[in-house]
Amino acid sequence: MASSDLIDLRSDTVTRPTAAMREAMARAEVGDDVFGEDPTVQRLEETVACLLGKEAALFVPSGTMANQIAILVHTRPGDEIIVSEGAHCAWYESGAAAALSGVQPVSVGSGGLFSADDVVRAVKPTFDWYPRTSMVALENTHNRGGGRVWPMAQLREVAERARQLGLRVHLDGARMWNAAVAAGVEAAEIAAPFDTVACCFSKGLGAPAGSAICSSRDAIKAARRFRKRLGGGMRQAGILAAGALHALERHRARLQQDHDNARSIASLLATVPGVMVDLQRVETNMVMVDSPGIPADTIAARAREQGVLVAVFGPERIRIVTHLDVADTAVEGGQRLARVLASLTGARA
Ligand code: TLP
Repeated sequence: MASSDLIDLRSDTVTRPTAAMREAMARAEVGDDVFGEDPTVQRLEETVACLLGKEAALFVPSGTMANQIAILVHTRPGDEIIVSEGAHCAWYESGAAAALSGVQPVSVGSGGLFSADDVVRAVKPTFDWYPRTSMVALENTHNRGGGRVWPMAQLREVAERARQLGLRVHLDGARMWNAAVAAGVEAAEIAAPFDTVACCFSKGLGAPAGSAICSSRDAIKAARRFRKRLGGGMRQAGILAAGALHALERHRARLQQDHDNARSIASLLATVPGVMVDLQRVETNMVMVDSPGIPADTIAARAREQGVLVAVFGPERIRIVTHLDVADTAVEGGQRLARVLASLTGARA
């Protein structure tokens, strides 16, 4: 099967820039951003800082770098950071928190969310034999939680309690645009309780690369230095920033369509006997599918034969993500997957 015929539901990171986005990128005015001379990067940083209600923003190559810069800014080696169960910054960033910042993550809660009391219980007393607990990181939407959205009241309560305890609060908002659409709030409302916010342009928004870290002017000054140290200082990055600006302006409102597609697929898969989909957890553009007794690798391989790509997220769990490039084909992908699952569960019975 030609790769262009595949319905790729592995991640919303696989999107390719649209013709209009490529045009905006080709037209971008650029300069050397390490000298602070790229006008398009500056425009993007001002735009995203304003959208999130923060003083300043820094354009970085990836969500991983945005998270890790936040950890570098808020911690000292030997510290402990409180994260959610399955947090991206602890699971999928190659051990960077330990390797680069020298901190140890401790996870609390379940399914990606946690409570203010969980934070209180996890903070270590200030005796010299304990690590110093210095920050809390929330993830909204939560990836391993299946694209779950933090209820606003809970998010505010956790951030407020953490702050009272003297901790810094970071949001991994790689998909906060999805969270805002799902919760029916402005992105700035989600960002408000946090010291630093990481957001991505390269997920559901469909830009080819790039993320931002948003915070106070002082924190962004420190972040800029860490970006350079990590090798993330880019030169004529305005080409990428133009794609991100285009995505912010044109692709935010359409995220609802991805959420609707995910819900349709989830409802369909939930009807396949022997397969488990928690419909209440399908809040944005992801669907987690559990298949007791059937290896996820087998499902992924069979689905590929039928022209559908899915991600393996556990021994018996696959993840499906809807996005811009499958806006019209995602549900067809879900139907093919339902047939694959039905044949595998049937074969087992
Ligand atoms: N997530 C990727 C994989 O790394 C798992 C995906 O396909 O979902 N925070 C969150 C919540 C993320 O989901 C991701 C990417 C990142 C940060 C990192 O972003 P990048 O890939 O730009 O470093």
